[in-house]
Formats: sequence, structure tokens, C-alpha cells
Amino acid sequence: MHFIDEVKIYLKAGDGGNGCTSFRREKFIEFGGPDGGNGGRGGDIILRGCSNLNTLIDFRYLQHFKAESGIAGSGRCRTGESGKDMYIDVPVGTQVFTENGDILIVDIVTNNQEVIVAKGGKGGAGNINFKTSVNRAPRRSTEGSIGDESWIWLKLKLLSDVGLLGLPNAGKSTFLSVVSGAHPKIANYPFTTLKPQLGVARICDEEIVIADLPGLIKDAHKGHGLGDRFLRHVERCKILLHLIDSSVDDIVSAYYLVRNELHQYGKNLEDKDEVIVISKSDIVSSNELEEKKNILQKELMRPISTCSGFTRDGIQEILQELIMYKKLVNCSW
Ligand SMILES: Nc1nc2c(ncn2[C@@H]2O[C@H](COP(=O)(O)OP(=O)(O)OP(=O)(O)O)[C@@H](O)[C@H]2O)c(=O)[nH]1
Ligand SMILES: [Mg+2]
Repeated sequence: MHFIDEVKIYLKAGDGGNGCTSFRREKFIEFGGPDGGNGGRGGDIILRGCSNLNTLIDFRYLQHFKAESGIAGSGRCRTGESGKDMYIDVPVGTQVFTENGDILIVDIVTNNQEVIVAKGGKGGAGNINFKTSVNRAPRRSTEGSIGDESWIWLKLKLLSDVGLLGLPNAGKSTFLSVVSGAHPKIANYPFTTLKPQLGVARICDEEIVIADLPGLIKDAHKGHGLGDRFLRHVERCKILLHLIDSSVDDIVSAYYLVRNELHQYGKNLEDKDEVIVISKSDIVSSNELEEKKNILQKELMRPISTCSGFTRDGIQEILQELIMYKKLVNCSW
């Protein structure tokens, strides 16, 4: 399964309208002088950050963007109308690269951030501009300049505080739906989540942006399951929230399996702060839960939390912990 998080698009900004050569023609005025107006400027193409968007999927069928050209100037000193600017909304976290994909032009990191990616051409000058004391009837006007034309790559790396990680079915989407207003698809089969989704959790006047991601499986880095392509969305989150289903037989290897995929992915994902949680605490007995928690704590030599998206046990504590990490990370950045 393939989800769209990078696209190549074609941009053509509007051309400038031509300047006009014209002379005033009126009854009883023999030598009316030049009155050719300037051409209008061509429309720019502007990318605009939009926090309501989570994917670049809209670009799947629409990859060519052309802004309006300016209108040519005309007689009676009339300036041609400028071409309208074209706005393209992209998710916050979109990076813009050159055509060959290796040079970062700009990173769209805030809602409503605007960046001109193709500049419209300037309008040409009408002959009114060329009138001088020695040439009172210039026959000269200039053409509008050509608007920028290029191909660019848009690559999405969602910006979030927390990235939800875990094997398929670990309860990641359920967690997000419980702590935020997001409504991700939840179902009892692996790979319910096919593309990343963001939700915002609010607690004690703080906000945490959480990214729900597809499940990782063994050899995801070799393309198994949904592969590890979506892990690019974790690159820019500050904290990992790693959920492990309490019903798995071997909790330690379930933990390491995901860690290993992180490691294989590289880019230092495994160095990020990680909150480790045994999820679905309601489906095993409290003895079994305690036992699995102890095994994992002993192995990792650190405290492990438990939670249930159904009973909401442990959820508030985890959010508190995430806030604490967020503050720590913000201080150290
Ligand atoms: N009993 C119980 N079931 C849960 C809990 N959390 C999730 N589930 C169930 O587990 C199944 C998988 O939940 P999801 O939230 O879709 O899991 P996921 O990790 O997002 O799965 P993928 O998107 O496929 O990776 C669903 O049937 C949920 O109803 C929980 O805390 N307790
Ligand atoms: Mg899911």
C-alpha cells in the first residue's frame, strides 16, 4: 500500500502583459502624444501552510499549476489588469525541494505561512514611459517578462510533538482518539491506519500534537508491511510514544522488534526520548499485566507505564509524562 507523501508538481507563473504603443487621438488635437499603458504583472504561485491537511494526496491527480498572465496595456494610458495569484494549500510540515530533489528550497512549518514558489513576470512598459524632450512620439514599448516555470518536489514530514509507534493493532489509533478530537479509523486488524494522522491533546493548558502512524512490522525497513517510509514523519517529532499490546506473548521481543526497525531506518530516530507503554491493559489479568510490566522494566531498567484506551486507565499519567518530556526537550533545543 502506498500513501502519498511526496509529489512532483509543475508550476508556471503568469507572464507579464505587454506594454502598449498608442497615441492620443482626439478631434482638434493633432499631435496627441503617446498614451500606451503598461502591461499588468503575471500572477505568482504561492504555497500556503494549512494545518487542516495531513497528506499530499490531493496532488495525486492535479500536478500542473498555472497562474494567470497579466493583460496587455492599452491606449488612454490604461494599465492592463494583473494576473491573479494562485494559492496552493499544503500541509504544515511540507518541504519544498528543487526538481532533482536534493536542494531544500523552503520548509513550510506554520499555518498560513506563505511562500512564493514561482514569481509572475513583470508587465511591459507602455510608450508613455518613453516620452522625452527630444522624442515626444516614441513608438517604443516593451514586452512583459516571462513568469517563472519549474518543477518542484513537495515532501511531507509532519510536525508533531509525539509520534505513536508500535506493531499493528497495538492500539495507537485508539489512544489518539481517546486523547484528542481526532477520529482515526480503528479496527481489529493490522494496518488499519494507512497514512499518518495528527491529533491535538490538551491537558493543563498545554497542547501536544500527536501523530498516529501505521504499524511497523519486522523487516519494515526492507519494505515489509507498509515499509518504513512513513517513519519520515517521526524524524521531526520530539518524543516517541511506543505502545506494546499487553496480550503479546513475548513483550520484550515485541519491544525490540520495533526498536530494531527504528535503528535500521537510521536518522537517529532511536535517540529520541521514548515513553514506553503497555497498552490494552484491560484485556489481561492484573497479575499478567504486572508480570509483563516487571519483565520489561527489568530488561530496560526503567519504569514502564500501562494504559487502556477502553477504561482510560493510565491515560492522564501518560499525557502528563509527555508534557514533561516536551518541556524538557523544548529547553534543550
Ligand atoms: N480491550 C481493548 N481493546 C483495544 C484497546 N485499544 C485498542 N483496542 C482494540 O484493538 C484493535 C486495534 O486498535 P487500533 O487502535 O486500530 O490499533 P492500531 O495500533 O492503530 O492498529 P494499526 O493502525 O493497524 O497499526 C481495535 O479492535 C481496538 O478496538 C484497549 O485499550 N483495550
Ligand atoms: Mg491505527
